[in-house]
Amino acid sequence: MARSALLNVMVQAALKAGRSLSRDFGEVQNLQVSLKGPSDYVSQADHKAEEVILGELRRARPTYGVLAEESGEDKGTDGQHRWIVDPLDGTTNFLHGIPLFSVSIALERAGEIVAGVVYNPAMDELYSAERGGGAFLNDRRMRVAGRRQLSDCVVGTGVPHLGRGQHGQYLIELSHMMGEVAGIRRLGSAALDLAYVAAGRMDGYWEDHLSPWDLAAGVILVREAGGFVSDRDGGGKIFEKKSIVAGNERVQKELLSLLKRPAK
Ligand code: 2AM
Ligand code: CA
Ligand code: CA
Ligand code: CA
Repeated sequence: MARSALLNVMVQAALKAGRSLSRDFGEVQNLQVSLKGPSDYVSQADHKAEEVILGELRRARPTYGVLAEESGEDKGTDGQHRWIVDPLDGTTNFLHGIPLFSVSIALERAGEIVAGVVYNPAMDELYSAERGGGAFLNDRRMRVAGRRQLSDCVVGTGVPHLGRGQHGQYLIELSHMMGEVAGIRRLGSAALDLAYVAAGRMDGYWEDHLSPWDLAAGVILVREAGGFVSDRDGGGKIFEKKSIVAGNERVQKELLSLLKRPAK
């Protein structure tokens, strides 16, 4: 498999950040942790990994803009390119010793995602894709699963952080879904959820209230693995609407119709 120089920069940054995360995962009880908002934890491990990634990306392409979860937005001077970075997706899992967390790095060009890398250091699984080049898990080509009946499908989701008493709409969706599918999974890392759809491990995935850094890399993994991705209204405004529905062509459509909110 041939990787472009740019994708290689992203892969090297993800692997290096992954090594930093693996070291910290080994002594997670010693990490300083703070709370950014309700149930939104951030640790020294997140900050260190982000520093590693931005160091590598800026060294390779000093003019590109950056949008990163912990340090925010830097518009850069390039005007065309932007890195979108989540140094540790799944911080809650990480801090609990659950090995389901990832590094997520995407490249946007003129508003379109053109490359993405998701890396799970605990399992040494590297997912990568660039536009028109297919998607890979380590060195093997990935394809979305081909299941056609929802009743055969395993579907991922995420539980939104909305505060006490605010989950009514989500519970309705969840119960619609539970009646139709073979199983529901909640991994706790949106980037890995999308990577698992790309790898054909899960047949679909939906979640709301997410940020661009949770989604950007995973979106191109799914598309390049032959899958379909939209916002929850079926359009392409994933970042604006902060929502995602993913799967193969048929499953994605079925999930969308199940999730349709009644017209008000
Ligand atoms: P994080 O670990 O980078 O914060 C899990 O469903 C997804 O939600 C993860 O991608 C996780 O990203 C994100 N997440 C976790 N806690 C959150 C919170 N309090 N607010 C918004 N997103 C959150
Ligand atoms: Ca976070
Ligand atoms: Ca995240
Ligand atoms: Ca994060």
